[in-house]
Amino acid sequence: MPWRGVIEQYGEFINLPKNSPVITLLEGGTPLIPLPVLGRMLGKNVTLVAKFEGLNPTGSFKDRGMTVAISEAAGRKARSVICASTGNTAASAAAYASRAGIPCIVLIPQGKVAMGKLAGALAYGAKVLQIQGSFDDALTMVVQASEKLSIVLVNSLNPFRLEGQKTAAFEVCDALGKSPDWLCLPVGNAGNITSYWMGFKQYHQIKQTGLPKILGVQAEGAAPLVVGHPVEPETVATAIRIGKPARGEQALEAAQESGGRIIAVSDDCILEMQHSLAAEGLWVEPASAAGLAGLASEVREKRLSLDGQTIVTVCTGHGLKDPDIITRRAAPIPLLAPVLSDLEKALRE
Ligand code: AN7
Repeated sequence: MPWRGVIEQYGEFINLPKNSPVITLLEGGTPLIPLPVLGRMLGKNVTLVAKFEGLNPTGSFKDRGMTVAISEAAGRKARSVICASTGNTAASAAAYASRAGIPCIVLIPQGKVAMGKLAGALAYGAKVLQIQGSFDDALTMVVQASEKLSIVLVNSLNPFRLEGQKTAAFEVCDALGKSPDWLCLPVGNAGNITSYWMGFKQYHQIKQTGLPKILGVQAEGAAPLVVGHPVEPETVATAIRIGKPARGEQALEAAQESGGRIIAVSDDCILEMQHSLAAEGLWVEPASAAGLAGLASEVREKRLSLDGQTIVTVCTGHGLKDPDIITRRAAPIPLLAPVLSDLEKALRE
Protein backbone atom coordinates (compact mmCIF):
# COMPACT_ATOMS: atom_id res chain seq x y z
CA MET A 1 0.00 0.00 0.00
CA PRO A 2 1.35 3.49 -0.79
CA TRP A 3 2.33 5.69 2.14
CA ARG A 4 -0.74 7.45 3.57
CA GLY A 5 0.71 10.05 5.96
CA VAL A 6 1.18 9.62 9.70
CA ILE A 7 -2.47 9.84 10.79
CA GLU A 8 -3.71 7.07 8.47
CA GLN A 9 -0.53 5.06 8.98
CA TYR A 10 -0.46 5.14 12.79
CA GLY A 11 -3.98 6.32 13.63
CA GLU A 12 -4.65 3.58 16.18
CA PHE A 13 -1.77 4.90 18.33
CA ILE A 14 -2.58 8.61 17.94
CA ASN A 15 -4.97 10.50 20.18
CA LEU A 16 -7.02 12.59 17.74
CA PRO A 17 -10.77 13.27 18.19
CA LYS A 18 -12.77 10.98 15.91
CA ASN A 19 -14.69 13.79 14.19
CA SER A 20 -11.49 15.43 12.91
CA PRO A 21 -10.89 15.57 9.16
CA VAL A 22 -7.46 14.28 8.07
CA ILE A 23 -5.43 17.23 6.83
CA THR A 24 -2.32 15.62 5.37
CA LEU A 25 0.44 16.20 2.83
CA LEU A 26 1.52 12.55 3.21
CA GLU A 27 4.25 13.49 5.69
CA GLY A 28 6.41 10.88 7.45
CA GLY A 29 7.73 7.67 5.97
CA THR A 30 11.21 9.22 5.89
CA PRO A 31 14.20 6.98 5.27
CA LEU A 32 16.98 5.82 7.58
CA ILE A 33 20.07 6.61 5.54
CA PRO A 34 23.24 4.67 6.43
CA LEU A 35 26.33 6.75 7.28
CA PRO A 36 29.18 4.21 7.06
CA VAL A 37 32.07 6.69 7.09
CA LEU A 38 30.88 8.63 10.13
CA GLY A 39 29.86 5.35 11.76
CA ARG A 40 33.47 4.10 11.59
CA MET A 41 34.58 7.28 13.36
CA LEU A 42 32.29 6.48 16.29
CA GLY A 43 33.73 3.04 17.06
CA LYS A 44 34.07 -0.58 15.94
CA ASN A 45 31.07 -2.18 14.23
CA VAL A 46 28.87 0.81 14.80
CA THR A 47 25.71 0.96 12.70
CA LEU A 48 24.94 4.65 12.21
CA VAL A 49 21.87 5.82 10.30
CA ALA A 50 20.26 9.22 9.83
CA LYS A 51 16.49 9.63 10.10
CA PHE A 52 16.30 12.24 7.35
CA GLU A 53 13.35 14.39 8.37
CA GLY A 54 14.31 17.02 5.84
CA LEU A 55 12.44 14.87 3.32
CA ASN A 56 9.04 15.79 4.78
CA PRO A 57 6.72 17.92 2.59
CA THR A 58 7.87 21.29 3.97
CA GLY A 59 11.43 20.14 4.61
CA SER A 60 11.36 19.43 8.35
CA PHE A 61 10.05 17.07 11.04
CA LYS A 62 7.46 19.66 12.06
CA ASP A 63 5.03 18.27 9.45
CA ARG A 64 4.41 15.16 11.57
CA GLY A 65 3.02 17.18 14.44
CA MET A 66 1.34 19.75 12.25
CA THR A 67 -0.85 17.25 10.39
CA VAL A 68 -2.37 16.22 13.73
CA ALA A 69 -2.57 19.71 15.27
CA ILE A 70 -4.21 21.23 12.18
CA SER A 71 -6.57 18.26 11.74
CA GLU A 72 -7.71 18.69 15.35
CA ALA A 73 -8.08 22.46 14.90
CA ALA A 74 -10.12 21.93 11.73
CA GLY A 75 -12.29 19.41 13.59
CA ARG A 76 -13.36 22.07 16.05
CA LYS A 77 -13.81 24.68 13.33
CA ALA A 78 -10.87 26.90 14.31
CA ARG A 79 -11.10 30.27 12.60
CA SER A 80 -7.33 30.82 12.66
CA VAL A 81 -4.11 29.31 14.03
CA ILE A 82 -1.01 31.00 15.42
CA CYS A 83 2.56 30.04 16.31
CA ALA A 84 5.92 31.50 17.28
CA SER A 85 8.77 30.05 15.31
CA THR A 86 12.45 29.97 14.54
CA GLY A 87 11.21 29.13 11.02
CA ASN A 88 10.37 25.49 10.44
CA THR A 89 7.21 25.48 12.54
CA ALA A 90 6.09 28.61 10.67
CA ALA A 91 6.52 27.03 7.23
CA SER A 92 4.83 23.81 8.32
CA ALA A 93 1.89 25.54 10.06
CA ALA A 94 1.43 27.76 7.02
CA ALA A 95 1.29 24.78 4.65
CA TYR A 96 -1.12 22.65 6.68
CA ALA A 97 -3.35 25.61 7.58
CA SER A 98 -3.61 26.51 3.89
CA ARG A 99 -4.48 22.93 3.09
CA ALA A 100 -7.27 23.12 5.69
CA GLY A 101 -8.43 26.53 4.51
CA ILE A 102 -7.62 28.14 7.87
CA PRO A 103 -5.76 31.49 8.11
CA CYS A 104 -2.34 31.21 9.77
CA ILE A 105 -0.38 33.82 11.73
CA VAL A 106 3.32 33.33 12.51
CA LEU A 107 5.61 35.38 14.77
CA ILE A 108 9.32 35.15 14.07
CA PRO A 109 12.41 36.72 15.68
CA GLN A 110 13.58 39.56 13.46
CA GLY A 111 16.64 38.74 11.35
CA LYS A 112 17.14 35.27 12.84
CA VAL A 113 15.12 33.05 10.52
CA ALA A 114 16.80 31.21 7.64
CA MET A 115 15.73 32.23 4.14
CA GLY A 116 14.13 28.95 3.06
CA LYS A 117 11.84 28.98 6.09
CA LEU A 118 10.75 32.59 5.79
CA ALA A 119 10.11 32.09 2.08
CA GLY A 120 8.12 28.95 2.87
CA ALA A 121 5.85 30.71 5.34
CA LEU A 122 5.21 33.45 2.77
CA ALA A 123 4.75 31.04 -0.12
CA TYR A 124 2.13 29.04 1.76
CA GLY A 125 0.30 32.27 2.49
CA ALA A 126 0.74 32.88 6.23
CA LYS A 127 0.50 36.32 7.81
CA VAL A 128 4.13 36.78 8.88
CA LEU A 129 5.02 39.18 11.72
CA GLN A 130 8.53 39.77 13.04
CA ILE A 131 9.29 40.51 16.67
CA GLN A 132 12.07 42.71 17.98
CA GLY A 133 13.15 39.96 20.31
CA SER A 134 13.89 36.24 20.47
CA PHE A 135 11.77 33.18 19.80
CA ASP A 136 11.08 33.08 23.53
CA ASP A 137 9.52 36.56 23.45
CA ALA A 138 7.43 35.55 20.45
CA LEU A 139 6.23 32.37 22.18
CA THR A 140 5.12 34.34 25.26
CA MET A 141 3.14 36.63 22.96
CA VAL A 142 1.38 33.89 21.00
CA VAL A 143 0.42 32.01 24.17
CA GLN A 144 -1.23 35.19 25.46
CA ALA A 145 -2.84 35.95 22.11
CA SER A 146 -4.25 32.44 21.76
CA GLU A 147 -5.89 32.71 25.19
CA LYS A 148 -7.24 36.21 24.72
CA LEU A 149 -8.31 36.04 21.09
CA SER A 150 -9.34 32.36 20.91
CA ILE A 151 -6.90 31.56 18.13
CA VAL A 152 -5.62 27.97 18.15
CA LEU A 153 -1.98 27.71 19.24
CA VAL A 154 0.00 25.22 17.13
CA ASN A 155 3.36 25.38 18.90
CA SER A 156 4.40 22.13 20.58
CA LEU A 157 2.66 23.28 23.77
CA ASN A 158 -0.36 21.99 21.84
CA PRO A 159 -0.45 18.28 22.83
CA PHE A 160 -1.62 17.19 19.37
CA ARG A 161 1.75 18.25 17.98
CA LEU A 162 3.43 15.61 20.16
CA GLU A 163 0.87 12.99 19.11
CA GLY A 164 2.06 13.41 15.54
CA GLN A 165 5.75 13.81 16.19
CA LYS A 166 5.99 10.59 18.21
CA THR A 167 5.33 8.65 14.99
CA ALA A 168 8.99 9.16 14.07
CA ALA A 169 9.88 6.79 16.93
CA PHE A 170 7.38 4.23 15.58
CA GLU A 171 8.98 4.44 12.14
CA VAL A 172 12.47 3.98 13.55
CA CYS A 173 11.36 0.82 15.39
CA ASP A 174 9.47 -0.50 12.36
CA ALA A 175 12.51 0.03 10.11
CA LEU A 176 15.09 -1.48 12.49
CA GLY A 177 12.79 -4.15 13.93
CA LYS A 178 13.53 -2.74 17.40
CA SER A 179 14.66 0.47 19.03
CA PRO A 180 18.27 1.58 18.45
CA ASP A 181 20.78 1.63 21.32
CA TRP A 182 21.15 5.41 21.11
CA LEU A 183 19.12 8.16 19.46
CA CYS A 184 20.65 11.62 19.23
CA LEU A 185 18.86 14.79 18.21
CA PRO A 186 18.96 18.58 18.51
CA VAL A 187 16.95 20.24 21.27
CA GLY A 188 15.35 23.68 20.97
CA ASN A 189 11.90 24.16 22.43
CA ALA A 190 12.12 20.47 23.46
CA GLY A 191 8.94 19.20 21.80
CA ASN A 192 10.72 16.67 19.63
CA ILE A 193 12.78 14.91 22.30
CA THR A 194 9.62 14.71 24.43
CA SER A 195 7.71 13.22 21.48
CA TYR A 196 10.36 10.63 20.62
CA TRP A 197 10.45 9.39 24.21
CA MET A 198 6.63 9.19 24.32
CA GLY A 199 6.69 7.26 21.06
CA PHE A 200 9.39 4.80 22.07
CA LYS A 201 7.68 4.08 25.39
CA GLN A 202 4.27 3.60 23.77
CA TYR A 203 5.63 1.27 21.06
CA HIS A 204 7.60 -0.72 23.61
CA GLN A 205 4.49 -1.23 25.69
CA ILE A 206 2.55 -2.52 22.68
CA LYS A 207 5.26 -4.28 20.66
CA GLN A 208 8.18 -4.84 23.07
CA THR A 209 10.53 -2.91 20.78
CA GLY A 210 12.89 -1.88 23.59
CA LEU A 211 14.01 1.61 24.56
CA PRO A 212 16.95 3.69 23.33
CA LYS A 213 19.16 5.97 25.37
CA ILE A 214 18.52 9.51 24.22
CA LEU A 215 21.16 12.18 23.75
CA GLY A 216 19.67 15.65 23.39
CA VAL A 217 22.04 18.30 22.08
CA GLN A 218 21.79 22.07 22.43
CA ALA A 219 24.06 24.74 20.97
CA GLU A 220 26.50 26.16 23.54
CA GLY A 221 25.06 29.66 23.18
CA ALA A 222 21.51 28.40 23.66
CA ALA A 223 21.84 25.67 26.27
CA PRO A 224 19.39 26.46 29.09
CA LEU A 225 18.90 22.77 29.86
CA VAL A 226 22.64 22.31 30.35
CA VAL A 227 23.36 25.45 32.40
CA GLY A 228 20.15 25.00 34.38
CA HIS A 229 18.42 28.34 33.79
CA PRO A 230 16.95 30.41 30.93
CA VAL A 231 19.50 32.23 28.75
CA GLU A 232 19.61 34.97 26.12
CA PRO A 233 20.18 32.61 23.17
CA GLU A 234 22.73 33.01 20.38
CA THR A 235 23.87 30.40 17.86
CA VAL A 236 24.50 29.95 14.18
CA ALA A 237 21.94 27.12 14.32
CA THR A 238 18.99 29.54 14.28
CA ALA A 239 16.43 26.70 14.44
CA ILE A 240 17.49 26.00 18.04
CA ARG A 241 18.21 29.60 19.07
CA ILE A 242 15.89 29.19 22.07
CA GLY A 243 16.65 30.24 25.64
CA LYS A 244 13.61 29.05 27.57
CA PRO A 245 12.26 25.75 26.19
CA ALA A 246 8.55 25.23 26.77
CA ARG A 247 9.01 21.52 27.43
CA GLY A 248 12.39 21.76 29.15
CA GLU A 249 11.38 19.75 32.22
CA GLN A 250 10.00 16.93 30.08
CA ALA A 251 13.15 16.94 27.95
CA LEU A 252 15.37 16.51 31.01
CA GLU A 253 13.09 13.74 32.26
CA ALA A 254 13.15 11.95 28.91
CA ALA A 255 16.93 12.05 28.68
CA GLN A 256 17.39 10.91 32.28
CA GLU A 257 14.71 8.21 32.24
CA SER A 258 16.22 6.74 29.08
CA GLY A 259 19.70 6.59 30.57
CA GLY A 260 20.95 9.34 28.28
CA ARG A 261 21.58 13.05 28.82
CA ILE A 262 21.41 16.56 27.43
CA ILE A 263 24.68 18.24 26.46
CA ALA A 264 25.86 21.29 24.53
CA VAL A 265 28.23 21.65 21.57
CA SER A 266 29.93 24.67 20.02
CA ASP A 267 28.79 26.28 16.79
CA ASP A 268 32.12 25.22 15.23
CA CYS A 269 31.39 21.57 16.07
CA ILE A 270 27.91 21.90 14.59
CA LEU A 271 29.18 23.39 11.32
CA GLU A 272 31.97 20.83 11.09
CA MET A 273 29.44 18.02 11.43
CA GLN A 274 27.18 19.69 8.86
CA HIS A 275 30.16 19.48 6.50
CA SER A 276 30.91 15.84 7.39
CA LEU A 277 27.30 14.81 6.76
CA ALA A 278 27.37 16.58 3.40
CA ALA A 279 30.56 14.69 2.61
CA GLU A 280 28.43 11.53 2.88
CA GLY A 281 25.76 13.06 0.64
CA LEU A 282 23.40 14.40 3.28
CA TRP A 283 22.90 18.17 3.37
CA VAL A 284 21.07 19.20 6.52
CA GLU A 285 20.57 22.57 8.13
CA PRO A 286 23.02 23.42 10.95
CA ALA A 287 20.70 22.51 13.85
CA SER A 288 20.17 19.09 12.31
CA ALA A 289 23.87 18.29 12.61
CA ALA A 290 23.91 19.10 16.33
CA GLY A 291 22.74 15.66 17.49
CA LEU A 292 25.56 13.79 15.83
CA ALA A 293 28.07 16.54 16.68
CA GLY A 294 27.18 15.97 20.33
CA LEU A 295 27.47 12.20 20.09
CA ALA A 296 30.84 12.45 18.35
CA SER A 297 32.15 14.78 21.04
CA GLU A 298 31.06 12.37 23.79
CA VAL A 299 32.99 9.60 22.04
CA ARG A 300 36.02 11.83 21.50
CA GLU A 301 36.09 12.79 25.19
CA LYS A 302 35.74 9.08 26.09
CA ARG A 303 32.50 9.65 27.94
CA LEU A 304 30.83 7.10 25.71
CA SER A 305 31.79 3.87 23.95
CA LEU A 306 29.56 2.82 21.07
CA ASP A 307 31.29 -0.32 19.78
CA GLY A 308 28.81 -2.75 18.25
CA GLN A 309 25.85 -0.46 18.79
CA THR A 310 23.09 0.84 16.53
CA ILE A 311 22.72 4.62 16.49
CA VAL A 312 20.04 6.81 14.96
CA THR A 313 20.78 10.49 14.46
CA VAL A 314 17.73 12.62 13.72
CA CYS A 315 18.40 15.09 10.93
CA THR A 316 15.48 17.38 11.57
CA GLY A 317 15.58 19.77 8.61
CA HIS A 318 16.88 19.98 5.04
CA GLY A 319 19.99 21.96 4.15
CA LEU A 320 17.99 23.85 1.53
CA LYS A 321 16.27 25.67 4.39
CA ASP A 322 19.41 27.66 5.11
CA PRO A 323 21.45 28.11 1.92
CA ASP A 324 23.06 31.35 3.15
CA ILE A 325 25.09 29.61 5.82
CA ILE A 326 26.88 27.73 3.03
CA THR A 327 27.28 30.49 0.44
CA ARG A 328 28.35 33.09 3.01
CA ARG A 329 31.20 30.92 4.20
CA ALA A 330 32.31 29.58 0.82
CA ALA A 331 35.39 30.80 -1.07
CA PRO A 332 34.58 33.13 -3.99
CA ILE A 333 33.39 31.12 -6.98
CA PRO A 334 35.82 31.44 -9.92
CA LEU A 335 34.39 33.33 -12.90
CA LEU A 336 35.59 32.13 -16.30
CA ALA A 337 35.35 33.52 -19.80
CA PRO A 338 33.41 31.04 -21.96
CA VAL A 339 36.56 29.56 -23.49
CA LEU A 340 38.22 26.20 -22.96
CA SER A 341 41.62 27.68 -22.08
CA ASP A 342 40.11 29.43 -19.05
CA LEU A 343 38.55 26.17 -17.92
CA GLU A 344 41.87 24.35 -18.29
CA LYS A 345 43.58 27.03 -16.26
CA ALA A 346 40.95 26.87 -13.53
CA LEU A 347 41.25 23.08 -13.32
CA ARG A 348 45.03 23.32 -12.84
CA GLU A 349 44.62 25.65 -9.85
C1 AN7 B 1 15.59 21.86 12.19
O1 AN7 B 1 10.42 26.02 14.10
O2 AN7 B 1 11.36 25.62 17.38
O3 AN7 B 1 13.29 20.82 20.43
O4 AN7 B 1 9.93 27.25 15.82
O5 AN7 B 1 13.65 23.58 13.27
O6 AN7 B 1 11.19 20.28 19.22
O7 AN7 B 1 11.99 22.62 19.35
C2 AN7 B 1 12.28 24.55 15.50
C3 AN7 B 1 13.01 23.61 16.14
C4 AN7 B 1 15.54 20.97 15.73
C5 AN7 B 1 14.33 21.66 17.73
N1 AN7 B 1 15.83 21.01 14.42
O8 AN7 B 1 13.17 20.93 17.98
C6 AN7 B 1 10.52 26.30 15.31
C7 AN7 B 1 11.39 25.49 16.17
C8 AN7 B 1 15.21 21.88 13.60
C9 AN7 B 1 14.25 22.75 14.13
C10 AN7 B 1 14.60 21.79 16.29
C11 AN7 B 1 13.94 22.72 15.50
P1 AN7 B 1 12.35 21.16 19.32
